[in-house]
Amino acid sequence: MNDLGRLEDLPEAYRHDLRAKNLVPLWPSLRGVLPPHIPTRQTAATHWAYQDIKPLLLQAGALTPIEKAERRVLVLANPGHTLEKMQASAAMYLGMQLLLPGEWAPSHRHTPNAVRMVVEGEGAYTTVQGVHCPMVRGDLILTPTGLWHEHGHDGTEPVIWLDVLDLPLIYYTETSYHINGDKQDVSSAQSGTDYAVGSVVPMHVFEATAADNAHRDSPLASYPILRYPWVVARDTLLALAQSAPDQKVLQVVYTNPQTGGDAQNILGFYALMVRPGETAQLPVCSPARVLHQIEGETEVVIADQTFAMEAADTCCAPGYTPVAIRNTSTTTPAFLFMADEAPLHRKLGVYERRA
Ligand code: 1HN
Repeated sequence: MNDLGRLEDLPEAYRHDLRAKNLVPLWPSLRGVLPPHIPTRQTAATHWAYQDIKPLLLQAGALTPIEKAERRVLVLANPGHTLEKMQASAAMYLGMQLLLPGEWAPSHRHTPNAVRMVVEGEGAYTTVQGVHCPMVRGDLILTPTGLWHEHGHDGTEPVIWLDVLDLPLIYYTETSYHINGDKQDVSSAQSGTDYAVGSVVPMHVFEATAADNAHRDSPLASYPILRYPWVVARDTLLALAQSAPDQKVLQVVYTNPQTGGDAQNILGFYALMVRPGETAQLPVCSPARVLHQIEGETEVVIADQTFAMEAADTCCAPGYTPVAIRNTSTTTPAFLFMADEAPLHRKLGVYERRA
């Protein structure tokens, strides 16, 4: 690599004149912003153990009433980006949210897209644009950009879930804001899971009656599934494991059945299964990835780092980096949830698979 001129090579008076006119010479920084062959990634391989998070989150429950927090969340911050930035990767935000019995997290909508992966507890629900979505362990609940959402809890034990948002990207593009709303009326017309078994879907999306046009005009029209029950993803993975005995990486993608494409615009969501004793080697791709252990135990190897993943643990891998998932049990399958930045990279035209 040929060396380019440094800032210090320039006379101080000239540098001063440039600064005074808001001008910057490119060549001292050119290699920094455009490194050879592989991007500089601030995203560091990072592991967050649920056994570390849970007691601190329950402590937050005692320290801060929901009215003072709106959303009671501990952010899983990647030290590579500095903790203050509250980023897991360039485009992904992660947080563990606690809702105690009887609490209510009031209705709002915002520009970032969010999903929740339910981690623990029963009796909580999210209302998304009038659709009641019960929260069950492993369920994926969408709150896409612009849709009203609020959380309630009729159960008796604390409920905890993982929030995944494209907040860092939306904030970076200076398009991040929210609007507070009133408590939503739950519409009985639809359930968040009407389309969740993709081989047969309700017809009204494709037919034009007055009622269907009303549906089409609603913000829900673009998002026919709001809750992806864990049992559907899990059963699909088990069936795939039967039908593809030689395949090591058993993976399903959460899709929008209307488009056949990704469930949301910016981030991709997947579930993976690794058979007992097997290792799944994920392809080396440009997007950063987040893995969350739903069932079983694994070792996740990210380049030269190894994380022991117990149930409800979460880790993050930078892009362009090999990731392997080893099921440490010889008897039970391991199931993981994965989020990545692939839809964003594809839209930007920078998506790459290298190995
Ligand atoms: C949000 O709206 C929720 O609705 C959770 O539960 C986490 C983090 C940043 C911005 C908005 C929620 C969030 C958030």
